[in-house]
Amino acid sequence: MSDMSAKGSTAVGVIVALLIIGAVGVIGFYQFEVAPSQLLTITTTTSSSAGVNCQTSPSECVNVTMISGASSPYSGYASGSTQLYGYSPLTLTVVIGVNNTVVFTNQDVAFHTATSNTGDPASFDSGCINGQGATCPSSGASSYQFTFTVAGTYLYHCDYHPWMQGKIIVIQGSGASPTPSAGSTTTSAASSSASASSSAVQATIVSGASVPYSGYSSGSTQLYGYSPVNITVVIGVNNTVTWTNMDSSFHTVTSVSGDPASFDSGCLNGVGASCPGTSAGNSFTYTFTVPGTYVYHCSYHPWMRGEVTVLAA
Ligand SMILES: [Cu+2]
Repeated sequence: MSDMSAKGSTAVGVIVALLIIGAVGVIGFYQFEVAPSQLLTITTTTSSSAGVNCQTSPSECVNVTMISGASSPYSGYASGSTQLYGYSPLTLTVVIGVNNTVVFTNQDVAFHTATSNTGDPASFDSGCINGQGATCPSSGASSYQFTFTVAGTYLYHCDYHPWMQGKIIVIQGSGASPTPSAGSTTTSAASSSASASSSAVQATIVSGASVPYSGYSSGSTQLYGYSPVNITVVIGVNNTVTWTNMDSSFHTVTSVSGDPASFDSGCLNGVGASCPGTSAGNSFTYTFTVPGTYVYHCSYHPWMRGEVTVLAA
């Protein structure tokens, strides 16, 4: 009997040993045969959250740049100031499952980081990103991409320049998880219109937009004068956009012929400049309900162009 159990435990021991050897073999195969190509991908995209290839899937990615001159503080900066500065666009809204990968690229001569603040829903850190012609002291990347999978409002900053701060609002996609809708139609309609202004995607007419960009000629299709110049929204999720005129001149937000639907802000007052005729004020809000790609412009300044991509829910 004891002899039997001794043989039994020996057999169990052999089986366990074989299982361990097998497991080590599989892990080893994964590390040495599978992992290297994945590591290579991560290295070339300089991302800790690779997975989206923004070259082949550009619609899933949104670009943020560190702007030229960001290494100098804005006038009036004091330690602890919360003004957004140094990134473009300063505020970005992305939708999980739609366009939730953000690519940070440094357009400044100095090197910078994009680093989440304490208290953010999730943390990310680009590490040092090389400037134009300036290489980071230790290892530096040329860009950084992060895929946001946790909804919420993120503030981020540059580790080297405390006056640099940006904001990213991450919204749950419709198909992904609990989005209140259907069922209680009237209630959700009422609450969505009530929260429309606070949850609207924010865009601005940038300071200086009344001056054409260098190289502009009639018929040019470059986007310019609005920030962000590209906005992607999803019907039923974040399809209301508010534009605010931050320039000293007055401007409009006006759809072009051929757009899926038309809209026109009329004259929007500038900062310290009132429209010659009637004005709706300095901001304009529009809710997109027809999917498609919209180009819009300023009726006064033909070099001003923006684009909104509207996706069906
Ligand atoms: Cu204008």
